[in-house]
Amino acid sequence: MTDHLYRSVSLGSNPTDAAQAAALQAATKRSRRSFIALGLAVLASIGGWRWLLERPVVGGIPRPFRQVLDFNGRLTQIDYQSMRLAPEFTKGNARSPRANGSVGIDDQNFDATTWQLLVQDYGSSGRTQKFTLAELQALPRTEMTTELKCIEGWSVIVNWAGVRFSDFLGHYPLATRSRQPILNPNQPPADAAPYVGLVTPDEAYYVGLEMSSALHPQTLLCYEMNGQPLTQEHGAPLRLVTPLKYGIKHLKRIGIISFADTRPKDYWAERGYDWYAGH
Ligand SMILES: Nc1nc2c(c(=O)[nH]1)N[C@H]1C(S)=C(S)[C@@H](COP(=O)(O)O)O[C@H]1N2
Ligand SMILES: [Mo]
Repeated sequence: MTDHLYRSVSLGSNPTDAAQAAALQAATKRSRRSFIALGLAVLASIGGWRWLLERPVVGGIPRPFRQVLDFNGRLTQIDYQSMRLAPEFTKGNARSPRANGSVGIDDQNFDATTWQLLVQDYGSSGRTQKFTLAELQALPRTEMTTELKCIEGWSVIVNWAGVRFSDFLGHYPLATRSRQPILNPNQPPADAAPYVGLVTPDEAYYVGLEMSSALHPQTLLCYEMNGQPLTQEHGAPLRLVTPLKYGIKHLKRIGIISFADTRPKDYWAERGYDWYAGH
């Protein structure tokens, strides 16, 4: 019994010593290794900047940054598919945003009263259909109070009203090859266009959206801001509002909408910003 106890202790203590020695050795090796890693990291960061600066520039920024942006873009893209909603606020918290960005809306002769929305039908190769504001206002009206976030760093809560893009495409069969309406925005027909392009009447400002963002329940063809018809500087008579994306995508004064198989041209993406511009 004693013998057994002794043996079990001695058998137990030897491996413990060995284990401690091994652990110490491993720790030394590890710290040596992490020291080497640190040294390499320092060298890499010096060389890294030089390397980065020598990379090809894509869309106005070095390619590695571009790739991170595109990766982030794909992450927010996944959010859209799972139908994340932007937070909504009480109407009483709404304020008037500054008028920001006037590309494509500075034509003083523009007449909002004779304006018509032109939509190029995806199903009949570019056939254009026209809509008056009254026709759009006859569709179900959606009101929401959401945050407008500018990529420059400011944001403001605004009350918007208009027709959901998805209600528009549910009513008018414009975005599918087979010319059927998109009745379920969560599951558009297989032949629905993958992209939507919007441009101002003078075509000076333009944005592209993935169809899943266009069909998002908070994406509006908007005609009212804080209970009033849109003013010229805020995009009269019709603008886009899509609160999961930055302001750059909220095209003011929509002139033409078209559908496409590839990414439509996008004013700020051409200048180096993330194409999805989600947040
Ligand atoms: N036609 C047009 N739409 C535009 C812009 C622009 O320059 N031209 N700027 C965008 C940007 S960067 C922002 S932040 C919002 C600002 O909307 P607001 O002027 O109603 O505040 O409009 C967007 N829509
Ligand atoms: Mo912006």
